[in-house]
Amino acid sequence: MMKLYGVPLSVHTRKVQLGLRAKGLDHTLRVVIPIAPDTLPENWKTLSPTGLIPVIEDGDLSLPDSGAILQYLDAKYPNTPLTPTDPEQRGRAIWFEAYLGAFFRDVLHPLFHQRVVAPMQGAVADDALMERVLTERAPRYLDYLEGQVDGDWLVGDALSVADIAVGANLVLFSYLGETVPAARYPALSTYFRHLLRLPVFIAQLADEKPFTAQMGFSQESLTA
Ligand SMILES: N[C@@H](CCC(=O)N[C@@H](CS)C(=O)NCC(=O)O)C(=O)O
Repeated sequence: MMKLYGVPLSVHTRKVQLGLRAKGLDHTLRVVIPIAPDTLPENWKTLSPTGLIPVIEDGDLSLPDSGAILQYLDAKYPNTPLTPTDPEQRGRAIWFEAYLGAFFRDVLHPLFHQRVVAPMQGAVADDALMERVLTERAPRYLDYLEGQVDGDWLVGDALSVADIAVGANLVLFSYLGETVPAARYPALSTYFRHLLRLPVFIAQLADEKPFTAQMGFSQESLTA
């Protein structure tokens, strides 16, 4: 069985778990939290040259990076393709996945750091940075997505890596106490709600529950 190193509260681990679920592939989870050294396996530097999660092991292969892993899974297990074959749709799906990577770096990573990591380390949150992230950066990304969403799927007519990337990121956004207000983002909020009703997302959120409970994150607005 495939082995996944990571933790479901991580956006990029969640992306891989959603992809595995969509394809009906079982996996075992080895919890690795990069900022908690006691969770790192002995060979972690070899498994993850960047030190980031996730990493999978499938037979003899060990592979880091959620984007690379999803491409590998699609090639190796082509049932329920997650990357469209149509050239335009394929390009757009990979673009959205990359765009959400930027959203993670510019918005979620600093928010997570200020709201979760800093208090754990007894550090004072940088309010000016949080303000910038929430009033300038986040709306720029959400406005763009609002203009791109047109129905149930971001690209084509089935779940793709683009939807997985958006959904995986917006789940953490919600855990961090932020919403996608329907008044400002009608298309995006309806689309996100549709994703949350998919069996793969329902199963994923159910499996995340012990981890969210431990961190004091609420799933209420996601499962209501
Ligand atoms: N491009 C990578 C990004 C992975 C990434 O940023 N992982 C985060 C968790 S979601 C991480 O390991 N953070 C720990 C750290 O920054 O030290 C991917 O798609 O897998």
